[in-house]
Amino acid sequence: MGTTNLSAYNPDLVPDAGEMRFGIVVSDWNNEITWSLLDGAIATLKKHGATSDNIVVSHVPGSFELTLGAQFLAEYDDLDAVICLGCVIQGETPHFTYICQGVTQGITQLNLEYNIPFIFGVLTTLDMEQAKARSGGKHGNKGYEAAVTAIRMAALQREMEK
Ligand code: DLZ
Repeated sequence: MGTTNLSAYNPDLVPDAGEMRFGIVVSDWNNEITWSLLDGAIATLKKHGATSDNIVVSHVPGSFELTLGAQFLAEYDDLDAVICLGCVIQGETPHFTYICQGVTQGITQLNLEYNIPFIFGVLTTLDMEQAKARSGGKHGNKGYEAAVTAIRMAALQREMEK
C-alpha cells in the first residue's frame, strides 16, 4: 500500500514528442527536490522523442514565481507546452497555504488565457520525507508525470488544430 509508485504509466499510450517544443520553469526553493523533478521531466520528454534543442529551462527563486516565469516562457518562445516544477513544504505558519493557492490559481489562469497547456508539477507536502518519496523515491517522480501530461496535452491540441 504505502509504496505505490504514482508515476507508473503505459509508455505506449504516450504520443511521439519529436516535433514538439517544451518550456520548463523550475523553482530553486527546496532544490534538492525540484532539481530531481527537473531531471525526471527532461529524461521523460527525451524518452518520448523530444530533442535537447526543443527543451528550454528557466529557473525562478520560489514556487510563487512559477506563474510569471511560465508566462515569460510562453510570451518569448514558440512552445507546445510549459511544465511548472516546484516543491512547497508545510511550515509552522500559513505561508504554505498562500503560496499553494497563489501558484495553483496562477497556473490555472495561464491555462485559460493562453492557447497552450501549462502543467502543474508542484509537490505540496507535509514534510521533506513526503517530498523525497515523490521526487525519485518510493512514490516515483512527479517530473515524469508532468512530462507525460505535457506531451499528451500538446498532442491533443495538435489534434484539434487539424
Ligand atoms: C518563502 C517561501 C517559503 C516559506 N516556503 C517555500 C516553499 O516551501 N517552497 C517554495 O517553492 N517557495 C517557498 N517560499 C518562497 C516563495 O515561493 C517566494 O519565492 C517568496 O515568497 C518570494 O516571492
